[in-house]
Amino acid sequence: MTISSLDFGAAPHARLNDRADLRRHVEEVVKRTPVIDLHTHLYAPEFGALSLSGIDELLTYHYLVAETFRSARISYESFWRMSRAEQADLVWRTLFVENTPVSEAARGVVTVLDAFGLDTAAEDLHEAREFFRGQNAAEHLGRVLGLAGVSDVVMTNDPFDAQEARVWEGDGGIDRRFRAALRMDRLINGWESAAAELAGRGFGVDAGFGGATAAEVRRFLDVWIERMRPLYMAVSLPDDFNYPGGDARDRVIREVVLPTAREHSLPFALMVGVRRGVNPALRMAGDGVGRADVSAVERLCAENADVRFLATFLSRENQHELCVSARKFPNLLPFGCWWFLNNPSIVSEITAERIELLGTSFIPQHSDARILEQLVYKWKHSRRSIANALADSYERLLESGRAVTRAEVERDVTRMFSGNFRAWVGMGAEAGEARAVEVLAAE
Ligand code: RAT
Ligand code: ZN
Repeated sequence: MTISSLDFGAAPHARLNDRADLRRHVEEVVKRTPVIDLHTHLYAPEFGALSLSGIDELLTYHYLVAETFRSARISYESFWRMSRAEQADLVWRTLFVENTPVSEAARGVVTVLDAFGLDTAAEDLHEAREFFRGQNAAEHLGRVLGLAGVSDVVMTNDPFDAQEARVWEGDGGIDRRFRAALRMDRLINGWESAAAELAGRGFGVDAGFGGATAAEVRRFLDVWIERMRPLYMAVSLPDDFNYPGGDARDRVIREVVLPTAREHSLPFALMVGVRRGVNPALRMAGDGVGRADVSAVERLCAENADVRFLATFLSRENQHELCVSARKFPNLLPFGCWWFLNNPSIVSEITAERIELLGTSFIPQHSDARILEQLVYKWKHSRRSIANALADSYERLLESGRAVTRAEVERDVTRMFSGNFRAWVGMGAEAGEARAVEVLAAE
């Protein structure tokens, strides 16, 4: 069912004066409105082994691996020596059998199993493995997108990744529901090795920024922009990110990224506040969070009024400041409740704060999904918190003397779930909407 088939009765412009009606309607619209998931780590089917799905992948998600080490008596070495299936068995036994899966990431697996009618309290993974093994990949993908109500999935694409490159350089197309985002971490955060790599590939680049280095890196990016047709460029940044920074990162941003953003009219997404490798023994699960300085992003926005920035901060403590910054800079669009913030209590708080300070001029959430079926739980859980925050704000408006209409609710949710992003990246409505994604979430 698409949003346009929501039953507004005869009166889309009738005012919702009754609180219970109002909440019901908001919940319904939020459940059924297709969303553009602007930041994921999913891949289109054409990327083969990079495209992850199924119970073993779901259970070995790095969020759950970190949680498993808190309860299982196992050394890091022994865990990493296990096969993926053995790791999944251990995670299931530890977090779902011997403990109650009340954490957000654990509950997410329960939501997924339940959505597919599987036993959520099984002793082992037999049934779930059978189920996922038996799925036709193309049908399953369509079903997951439908259940999640996701019209378009934005991937994270690394131009230095050899596995990805083979697909981009091939002549087959890519599933149109999947769009690219050009990830800049290796250039911006690992300049020395990126420069060496580019030099090795024949680009006139040296780590000291001599000669035509900036122009050559831009030439490399131009090639990838042509190939991937990304919707935006993105980088994750540490908690001590500063701008101006007087370091290599500063030069790459100033001399390469910003001119590229201008030339190709590509927004630049900043994801700030990650402390990489706080516990390297946990591998991918070993990153942490730190409070960052939002004024660095303000300076970027002030100096580059003609560039559109997307921004998300990992620390809860930075959220209010980000809202205030966005009030000052129309070229700054806050998005998502990132990673450790993607928990109902925090999504509720951040969404309420953003509505109070920014109205509907922000993007409430992205999934960060790495495994296909995570879309189902991440969007189901987020939609619930977003609906509550929105309903609370309409209720307060009602107390002040204005009742919203059904059509206004639909307009607001569509703006937050896809319109703001479309406008920012210059994406026409042809993609998600015309495909009339089936939003089964509300069935
Ligand atoms: O949320 C995650 O899965 C993290 O590991 C990161 O990938 C983060 O979202 C990022 O994009 O750097
Ligand atoms: Zn991510």
